[in-house]
Amino acid sequence: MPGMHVVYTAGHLAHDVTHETYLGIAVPANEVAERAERIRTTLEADGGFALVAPTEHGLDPILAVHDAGLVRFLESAWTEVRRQEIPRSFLVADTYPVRAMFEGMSAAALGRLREPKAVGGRVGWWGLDSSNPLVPGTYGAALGAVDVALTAADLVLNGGAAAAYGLCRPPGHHAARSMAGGYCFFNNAAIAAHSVASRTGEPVAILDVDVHHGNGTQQIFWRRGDVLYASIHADPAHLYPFFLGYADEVGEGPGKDANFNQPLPAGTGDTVYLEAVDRALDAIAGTSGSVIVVSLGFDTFAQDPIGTLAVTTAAYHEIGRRVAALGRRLVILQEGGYHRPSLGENARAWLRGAEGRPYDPQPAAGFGPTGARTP
Ligand code: SP5
Ligand code: ZN
Repeated sequence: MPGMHVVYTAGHLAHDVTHETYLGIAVPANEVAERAERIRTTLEADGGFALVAPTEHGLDPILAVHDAGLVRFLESAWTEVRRQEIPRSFLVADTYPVRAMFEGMSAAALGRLREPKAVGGRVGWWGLDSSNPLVPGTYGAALGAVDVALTAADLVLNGGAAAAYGLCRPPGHHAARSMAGGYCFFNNAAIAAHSVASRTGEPVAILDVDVHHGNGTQQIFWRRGDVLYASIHADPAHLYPFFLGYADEVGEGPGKDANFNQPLPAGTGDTVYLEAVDRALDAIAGTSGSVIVVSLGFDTFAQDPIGTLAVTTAAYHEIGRRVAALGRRLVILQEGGYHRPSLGENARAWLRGAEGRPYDPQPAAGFGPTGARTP
């Protein structure tokens, strides 16, 4: 019996990131190709998943969600870096249009702000943060990640699947309509959710369980009542993206009360985390759609190097089980998760839970089933 489809492309390898900047210094990157490779090989070894390649969907579904200027910037940035002979192997911004620069200016004056010409200015114009390295293969890989997400949506909408998993890399949920950031370039989940909403005519729910608030997804659907965004994340007062993700952000206009943030304190473990999952699922159960898009991050894991929560592998299986128990179709898309030894096992546990298969703990490389380091 064929199991859940795993949509994967080796195209992600072109986003060959080695370093990011941390407080102005180059440090080893967190969002690396090894992440997706570990997940893929562990799911292959399970034997119960069916790997499939994405199909090309072109730019239209991206332009339905993102500003054309962001697409143009990502497409052309590296050509400009080369033309200007900037002596760097990755591009990050050093100057940003932060809001205080424009304090007191009218809406009309703000409307006249423009994208600069030099790539060093453009990367700040279109970017949120300096920990988001852009390399020569980033644009192609980001297009591939969108195709992965849309192919997972196709399997659910046209292929009769109850659930499909898109192994997206780079991730997407920090990318807003006109902004890249947080290791994200195009918002894979938002593009998939918009596509599902357009094609079905139904409301869509997005459940975001990455440890970081999905500021991009929230921004894209802020004024939309037909897309519920429910996110569980570490309190932004203490963790990236810092400026959004608070509980009082509920959406506006037709989107009022279609945005549900649950910030959690550092150190939160399985019991309290699962209570937040139940509240998010209750909110989703109150909407009328038949599809949930899951932004799935494993940076909630206790050993994650940049996360601050303490969720375990066994809980991932239980979360997958509870999400599937709503009885809706699932488009499950990979976001973050940076503890490389555990990534494959955590994905395997979550997806087996969502399929109603039992959890059969396997020691992750170098780690026992509890996540404790083995000698
Ligand atoms: C998709 C996703 O999970 N994006 C996360 C973006 C996080 N960006 C900030 C990373 C800063 C890492 N700094 C390392 C400090 C270690 N003490
Ligand atoms: Zn994250």
